[in-house]
Amino acid sequence: MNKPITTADAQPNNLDAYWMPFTGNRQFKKQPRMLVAAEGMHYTSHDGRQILDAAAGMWCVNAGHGRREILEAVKAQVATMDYAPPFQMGHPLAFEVAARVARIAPAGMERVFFTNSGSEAVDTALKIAIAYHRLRGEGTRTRLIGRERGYHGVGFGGTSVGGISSNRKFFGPLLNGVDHLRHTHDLAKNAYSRGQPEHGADLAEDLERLVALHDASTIACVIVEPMAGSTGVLVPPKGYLERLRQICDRHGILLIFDEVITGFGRVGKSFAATRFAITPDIITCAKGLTNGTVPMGGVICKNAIYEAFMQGPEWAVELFHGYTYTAHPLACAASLASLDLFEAEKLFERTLELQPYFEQAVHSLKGAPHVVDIRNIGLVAGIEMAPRPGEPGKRGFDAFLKIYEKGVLPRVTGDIIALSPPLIVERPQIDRIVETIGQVLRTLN
Ligand code: PXG
Repeated sequence: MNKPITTADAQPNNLDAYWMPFTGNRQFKKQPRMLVAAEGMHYTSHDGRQILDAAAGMWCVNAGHGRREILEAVKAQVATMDYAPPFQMGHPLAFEVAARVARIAPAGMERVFFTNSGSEAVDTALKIAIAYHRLRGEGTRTRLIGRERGYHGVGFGGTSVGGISSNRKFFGPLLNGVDHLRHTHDLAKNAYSRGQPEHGADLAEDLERLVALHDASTIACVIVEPMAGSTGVLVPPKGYLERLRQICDRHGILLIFDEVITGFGRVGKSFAATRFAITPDIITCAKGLTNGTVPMGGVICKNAIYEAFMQGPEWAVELFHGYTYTAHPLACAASLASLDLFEAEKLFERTLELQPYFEQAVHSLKGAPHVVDIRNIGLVAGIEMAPRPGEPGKRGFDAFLKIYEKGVLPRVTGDIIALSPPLIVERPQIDRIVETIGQVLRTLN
């Protein structure tokens, strides 16, 4: 299965031109790790190995790879209509996808704006929140509240409300008028929690501190990942999201759940909002929306937010925002086929059913060398290792390389191994992922 890694007319093996994202470019180009094909639960690497995908690509390929139904839908769409302008024009699939997403969103959240990525979904949501208050005569509400350790993509809005310092510190002062809640990670109290940790609901009260400091009349919204993914899988403490919802309600602050990772089944329901039974005002999503096949993101709003924009003359634009590729026909075709697959194969329900097995398997790594915490929900787990003194992230990176060498692809962030396999994963594959990580932990220094 040796496939060429470049096309015939390209300069063979020239890796110089491509500036890779969130990657150690120099290390990679010395020791490339190329993927050339994907099917079901596996990638094929350029040297012909089968790699078990323990990360659903990057948290997005929820129904597994190479799904014929999606392929056929995208093929048919590109043959029928390759592109349609989204401003002042429409095409049927855009309305269909929105209606389908609305159907699985929390009740009363039935208005959907489309973007091309999670980052754009976040920036769109933040802009909608600010504009919403202005339209209602509360134009002083412009402040954005994020949370320490949060990840909301790489736009200036998302970077500003994000709380991972390496993603922020290179880029100057970012947006004005942003503040952050404390994060919820508490190893001393919550290590090795299964599902939602017991301690930390009171951390939501940190929002009251920010309200006291800035005054509610200056705050537009709070954005959090209901389960923080990128920072290394932080499951919300019991009662935390409930408390956050109450405080937002008390002060007229919009609550945004960034569900780019948690959307479309990852935690065992359509959205984390459903799983945790908390209805935010806005949900951002992407990734699983098209099963990772064609870029697409979405912003799901409460009907009342959409209604607030529906004023002025009917011919006039209500929201001065959108993208050339908003609701791109190929993305819409991919999304409809993906949503069909999720439903036909009951993948959200399957995730919930598999959760106890997955939980038991990952927690069997307790006591393995370097491990200081294991946490999980749905088909997500974080395995936290102690950092090597003076070299944060290096042990994690070494683990990543070794796990990959053994034919399993995890996601590693800092010194935390994050697992989020496609929701079609079988029990023996879960065992293999965990065994491989166990072997690597025992050989790691
Ligand atoms: N919000 C959240 C919660 C995300 O997880 C984004 C926004 C940005 O989405 P786009 O489509 O613009 O990348 C994300 C993306 C990882 C990892 O493993 C996570 C993401 C992306 C890449 C890697 O930590 N999440």
